[in-house]
Amino acid sequence: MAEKKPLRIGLVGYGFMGRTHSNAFRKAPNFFDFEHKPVLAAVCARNRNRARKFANQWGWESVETDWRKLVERDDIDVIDIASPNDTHHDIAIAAAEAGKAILCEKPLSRTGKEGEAMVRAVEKAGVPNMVWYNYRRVPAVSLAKDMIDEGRVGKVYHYRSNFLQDWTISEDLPQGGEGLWRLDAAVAGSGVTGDLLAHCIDTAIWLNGPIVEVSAMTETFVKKRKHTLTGKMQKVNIDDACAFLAKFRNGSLAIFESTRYARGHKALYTFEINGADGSLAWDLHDLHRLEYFDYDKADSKTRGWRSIHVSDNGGEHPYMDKWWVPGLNIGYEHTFVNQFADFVQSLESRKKRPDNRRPDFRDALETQYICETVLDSAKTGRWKKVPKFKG
Ligand code: SOE
Repeated sequence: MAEKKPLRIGLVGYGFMGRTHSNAFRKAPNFFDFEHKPVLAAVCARNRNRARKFANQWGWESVETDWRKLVERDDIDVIDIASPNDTHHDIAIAAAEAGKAILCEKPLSRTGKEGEAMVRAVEKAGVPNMVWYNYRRVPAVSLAKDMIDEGRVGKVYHYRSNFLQDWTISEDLPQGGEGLWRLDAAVAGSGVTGDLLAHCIDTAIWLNGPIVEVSAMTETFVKKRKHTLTGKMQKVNIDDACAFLAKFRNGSLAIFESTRYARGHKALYTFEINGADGSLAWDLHDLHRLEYFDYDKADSKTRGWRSIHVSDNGGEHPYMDKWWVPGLNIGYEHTFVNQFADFVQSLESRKKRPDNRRPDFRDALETQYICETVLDSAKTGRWKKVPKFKG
C-alpha cells in the first residue's frame, strides 16, 4: 500500500476549541479514508508548561510559545487558529504569506475590515482556507441543506433562528482573560452577535441564500464588570442580547434572537424554515433529529410533521456511513471530525471537491458583514443594507 502523505498541523491555542480541533485531527483518519495522514506536529501557546501538558494529553509532538515561530516552521503544512478572536487577523495573514493552508475558528475576525484583509491574503497566496462553523456538519443540518436544494420546501417564506444561553446572568462574573475573553469587546469584537448569532447566520445563508437587509436591537444588561486582567470595574462593551429582523435576497423574511440571559438554556440553537411545499426544523439539544412537514397535496388525511432520526448509513444521511450502524447517533464533537475530514478530502488528488472546504474565508466574511450591519442597525435604530465585498 502506498505510503500516506503527512499533513502536518500546527495548532494555536489550547482552550475549548483547541480541544475540539485536536480531537478531530486524531479521530478523522480512523473513520474517514484519506490519502493523507494528519500529524499533530506542534501546539503553540504562551505558557510553555501548560502547552506541554496539553501536548502530552492530546498527542502533539512539539510545543511552541510564539505563533510567529510556528508559522515559519518548514515542517508545518496547516495552521489551525483556535486562539481568541483578536489574534485571528495577524496569524492568518502571516500563515497565508508563509504559504500554509489555514483553518480558523469562528468568527473569522472582530470586524469586516479585518476579515477583508484576511480574505485578500489567503486568495493572493492561493492557500486552502476554511472556517470552523461546525454546525453545518451536523448530519441533520446537512440533510436539511440537501432537502432544500432538492426543492422539498419549495418557495421559502420564513426563516427563524435562536441561540440561547444563560451563563452570564451573574453580575459577579468578571470580564476578560482566559475563559472570559468572550465578554471583553476589545478581544471578542462583539458579544452574542459574533459568538452565537454568527452560527445562526452562517447556517441561514448556507440554507437560504444571502441576507440583504437587517433591523436590529441589542442590550447590555450588566453595564460594568470587574476586568480579570486589571482587577478594576470596567464598562462592558459587548452586546448581552441581540434580536434582529432580516430580509433574504430570495424574498423570504427572517427573525433571529440570541442572548446569554435566557435562564435554563445552555446552548439552545434552533432554526426553522417554512416554504410553500414543506417546512424543516432543527434543535441542537436533539441534534440527530430533523423535523419535516411535507405538504403532500395527494394525502391530506395523513399529512403532518415527521421526525427523521438522521442515522441511516446507506448514503441517504450525510456522514452517517462513516460512523456506526443505523439508529446510533453521533454528537457535538463529531461535527468537527466531519468538517476536518471534508477539508482533508478537498486537498486529495483523486477527489478534488473544493466545495468541501466551505465555509471558506470569503463565506465567513459575508457572515462578518451581516454581524457588523446588525450592530450598526442596533446603534442607529434603522434598517441597514448588508455591504458586498469588493475584493
Ligand atoms: C459560547 O459559549 C460557545 O462556546 C461559542 O463560542 C461556540 O461557538 C458555540 O458553539 C457554543 O457556545
